[in-house]
Amino acid sequence: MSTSRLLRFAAAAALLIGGLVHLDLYFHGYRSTPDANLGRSFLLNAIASAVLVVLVLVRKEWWIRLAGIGMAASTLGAFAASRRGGGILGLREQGLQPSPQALIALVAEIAVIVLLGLTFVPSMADDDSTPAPRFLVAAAAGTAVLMIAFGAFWARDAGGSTVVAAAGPGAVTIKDFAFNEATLTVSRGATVTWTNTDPFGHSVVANDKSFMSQKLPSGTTFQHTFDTAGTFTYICGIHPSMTGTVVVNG
Ligand SMILES: [Cu+2]
Repeated sequence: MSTSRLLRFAAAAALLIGGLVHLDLYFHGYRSTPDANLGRSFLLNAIASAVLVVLVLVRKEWWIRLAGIGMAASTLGAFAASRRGGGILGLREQGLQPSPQALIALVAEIAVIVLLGLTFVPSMADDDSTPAPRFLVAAAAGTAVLMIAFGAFWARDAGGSTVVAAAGPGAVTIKDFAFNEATLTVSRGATVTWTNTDPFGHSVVANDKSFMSQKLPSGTTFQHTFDTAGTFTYICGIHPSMTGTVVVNG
C-alpha cells in the first residue's frame, strides 16, 4: 500500500473513533442537555465523522483531506472552549472529563490532523493513482454499518440508568442533566441526598453558598442536612443551567 493511502487509512480509523465517542456521549447524556444545540452538535459531529471516514477512505482529493483536518480542528476548538470561561452551549467541563471519552477523542482528533497533514507533505504524497482496492471500499461500507449499529445499540440502552438512586423523601436524583425532584419539600432537620446517575460529573451548589458539594463523579452522592427553614435554590456548578430547589418547612 502506498504511504499516502496508509496515512488516509489510519486517519479514517482515528476519525471513526472520534465519531463513535461523540455518538456515545450523545446517547449517554448530552442529548438531554439544557441547551438542545449542544446535543445536536455531538450528533452532528458523529454523522460528519462517519461521512468523512468513508470519503477519506475511498477518495484522495486534497479538499476531502482538508475537510477532515478542519473537522478535527473544530472539534478540538469546541473541546478547548468547553474548558474555559463560560464554556460553550451551556457545557462547562473540566480537564479530561468525561473520562475516558474526552482523552480518547482528544488523541483521535490530534491523530487525524497529524495523519491527514502528512498527506500534504510532498515526499509523503507518493503515487496513489491505482483505484481503491476492494478492501478499502469494504472498510468504508463497514464503517457506515458500524456507526449505525452502535447508534441503534446506544439509543436503545440509553433509556435506563444502571445506578439506582437512593429512595426516600430526602432524595434527589441527578439524571439527564437535571435534578429530580426539581423542587423537593422536606421538614427542618432532614438530610437530603443527591445521587448522580449520569455518566458525567455534576455538582450541587447553593445559590447562597450555604451548601456546596465537590464535583460528584458518576454514581456518587452528596448529603446536606437542613437545620433552618426556608427555600434554598441551587445549581450544578459545572452546568449552571441545571437548577433545583429545596423547600424546608419549619
Ligand atoms: Cu452538571
